[in-house]
Amino acid sequence: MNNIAYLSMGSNLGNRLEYLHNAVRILDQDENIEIVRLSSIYETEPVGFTNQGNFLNLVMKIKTSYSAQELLEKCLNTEKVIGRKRGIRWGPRTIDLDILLYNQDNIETDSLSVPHPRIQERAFVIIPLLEIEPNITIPKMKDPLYTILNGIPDKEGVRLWKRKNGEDAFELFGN
Ligand code: GSY
Repeated sequence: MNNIAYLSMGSNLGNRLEYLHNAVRILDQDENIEIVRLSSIYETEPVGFTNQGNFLNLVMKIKTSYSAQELLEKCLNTEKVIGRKRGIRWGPRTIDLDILLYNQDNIETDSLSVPHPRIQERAFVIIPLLEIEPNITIPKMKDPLYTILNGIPDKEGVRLWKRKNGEDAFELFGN
């Protein structure tokens, strides 16, 4: 598995923890994906469409033999299996899976933009990403991620919900 990717996950409907857990489990069971690291879980105030419930968010680092396009399809399929219903564009969702980075690649296709184009606006992505990869660099981004984070007003809305202490990806979810 030669490729390193970072994924972001969020849920703000129903049993949010269970949706995150199910998504992590589905990815973990895929022979083309190895979960390397998982962030803590953060409770985050909604960004964009603000009249909706708080999210639980986390970020994960994976190794994968999938191409970026195949990984996108895996993410979309995982959302579908978990039962995501697509309603209003920025509205509530059982699960959302985004590819943040795929190696240091810049990818622009009809279905995929990598690095994710809204990383810089989203403290709910940057904070867990820096937790698991403090020295991460984002292609084409001039400023360090810490500097970008300092300029984001919504960072106060990102609070640690369940701390990750060990290496076991599933410790966050219990048995
Ligand atoms: O694109 C992710 C879905 N999403 C989120 C999210 O995951 N967390 C927070 N805090 N706000 C969000 N707005 C959208 S859309």
